[in-house]
Amino acid sequence: MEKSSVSKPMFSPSLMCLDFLDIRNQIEVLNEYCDMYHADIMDGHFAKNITLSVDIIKAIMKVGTLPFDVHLMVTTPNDYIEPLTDLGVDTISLHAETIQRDSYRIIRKIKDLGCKFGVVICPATPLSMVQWYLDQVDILTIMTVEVGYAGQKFIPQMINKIAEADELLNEKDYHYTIQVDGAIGKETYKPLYDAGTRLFVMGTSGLFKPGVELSKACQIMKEEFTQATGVQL
Ligand code: S6P
Ligand code: MG
Repeated sequence: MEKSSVSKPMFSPSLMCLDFLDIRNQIEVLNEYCDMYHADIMDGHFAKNITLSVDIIKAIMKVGTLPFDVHLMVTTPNDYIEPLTDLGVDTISLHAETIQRDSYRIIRKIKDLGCKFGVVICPATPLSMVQWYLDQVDILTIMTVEVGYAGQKFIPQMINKIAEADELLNEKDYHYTIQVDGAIGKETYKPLYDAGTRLFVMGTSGLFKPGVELSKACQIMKEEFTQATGVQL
């Protein structure tokens, strides 16, 4: 991946926001308009909700043609690594808060199994928590809401954290792409883009709207992004 100064913005729809009665049709639409899939797995402990699972991702992968980034919100991410690499997902993104005691071992395992490594940090977690392995991160995700639910309010303090991550990216020999997750839409595109975000997880705030046909919603998402940031897509 490239430094934020040269790389293009990309969109990653959050699959927990799909209409579950119509998954196949929606994936076929998203294949055309988006860049990656964001698949949330929760265990009801680390995040107090249950959403997608390895089996559901396996089923969606039969129709999804984009790379899959799996966001693990679970207390024991190690248990999910082999089932997910067996599926052939592109990136495993797990929480820094869950790998404090064995970060290097887990990163090595993910990479040895042929997958990219993503790390996610909760809003109250400082960037310094991941500093000793930032050189190995492919996607750095900054949560802009608390984990667990769609439809929450954006936490504006996160803009400074993103800017800090972007500064480090430009100063050091790092290669990660900065991703944001939570309440992304026309109100937040510009400050997020200007701070260095290049991968946008799209949920109920900017993409999945009841009553709006998904292909239309994808077009609106891109138009609103261009209007807000001036970047042509
Ligand atoms: C939250 C999860 C997210 C949500 C996304 C929904 O735990 O990790 O990926 O799906 O934030 O988007 P929105 O726009 O409804 O906040
Ligand atoms: Mg997520």
